[in-house]
Amino acid sequence: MSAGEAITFVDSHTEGEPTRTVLSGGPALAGRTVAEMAADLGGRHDWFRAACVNEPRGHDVLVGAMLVPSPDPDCVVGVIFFNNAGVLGMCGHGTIGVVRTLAHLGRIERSARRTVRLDTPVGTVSATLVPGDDGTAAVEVENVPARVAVRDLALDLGGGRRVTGDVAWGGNGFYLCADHGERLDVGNWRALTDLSLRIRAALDALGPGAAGGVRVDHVELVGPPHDPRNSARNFVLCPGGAYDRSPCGTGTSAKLACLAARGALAPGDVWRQESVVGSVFESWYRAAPGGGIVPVIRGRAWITAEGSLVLEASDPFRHGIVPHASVPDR
Ligand code: PYC
Repeated sequence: MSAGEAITFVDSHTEGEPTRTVLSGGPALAGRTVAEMAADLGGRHDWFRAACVNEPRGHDVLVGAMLVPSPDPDCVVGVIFFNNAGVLGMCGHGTIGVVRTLAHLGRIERSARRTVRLDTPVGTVSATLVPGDDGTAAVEVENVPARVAVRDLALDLGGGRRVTGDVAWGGNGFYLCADHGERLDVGNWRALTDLSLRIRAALDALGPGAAGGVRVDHVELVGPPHDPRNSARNFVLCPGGAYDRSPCGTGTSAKLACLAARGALAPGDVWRQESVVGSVFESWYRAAPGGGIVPVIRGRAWITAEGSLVLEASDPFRHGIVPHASVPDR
């Protein structure tokens, strides 16, 4: 795409993790449902995903959120999330960023508590904008149901190193590990990233059967909080090799499912999940009718930029650079 409609966007960050909400200028996607449109974006139009989030117009940490029409009249909009590695099923921090962006654009009333429904490739989520007295706005996202697929899955990482963790699904697939032996400090991100990549490689080697059929593309290292007001801290490695600056909405959903399955957190009790940069999501759950849980994640987002992307026809990098060929594609 070089000429044609401008690719307009609003950037935000949710507790430190950036979201680029793409408002217009995307390709016409085939499909009736948002899941079908997401498959078309990730298939025929993958260049558009890469142009929006990869360098030089984006960066590895950025998550894109393309707004599309929803066939469900109860939903204000459909959303397709994507990152440097491909299309995502759901994204908790991204949903908070999109709702904050819709309020910024006046598409959702900002002054009152207001609940909207969003159509995602993995199902409908509802989100409530909660205006604060100081001008901030929190968003509470009721996610799709989360569940534990495998408990206490041991992995041999080689070199005598073994870890144990649970496989859970919270809109994306996670391996959650507590016995990693690493410091969950942002200054230790290289070691945390290397370990998470080794965990992912070990899971891949076992095959999908070992993970209970869940496609695990996120690794969540968990540990005690640094701030005693919080319940736990995490480091989440995303599919494209970047780590989540927020506590990860789908990762917190997966964590709640694990806690619920072990009887370690009662329905309605608040779990304060701290990220590796110290930001926090509050969360809680209720039992899901079909098994598992319905998680709710609450976090804040701020607008950081508005603009349009330009893809000049002569620019060899108009469809993005993939700088980390060493990180296996997911
Ligand atoms: O908040 O769910 C999330 C998320 C997934 C990947 C990055 N953030």
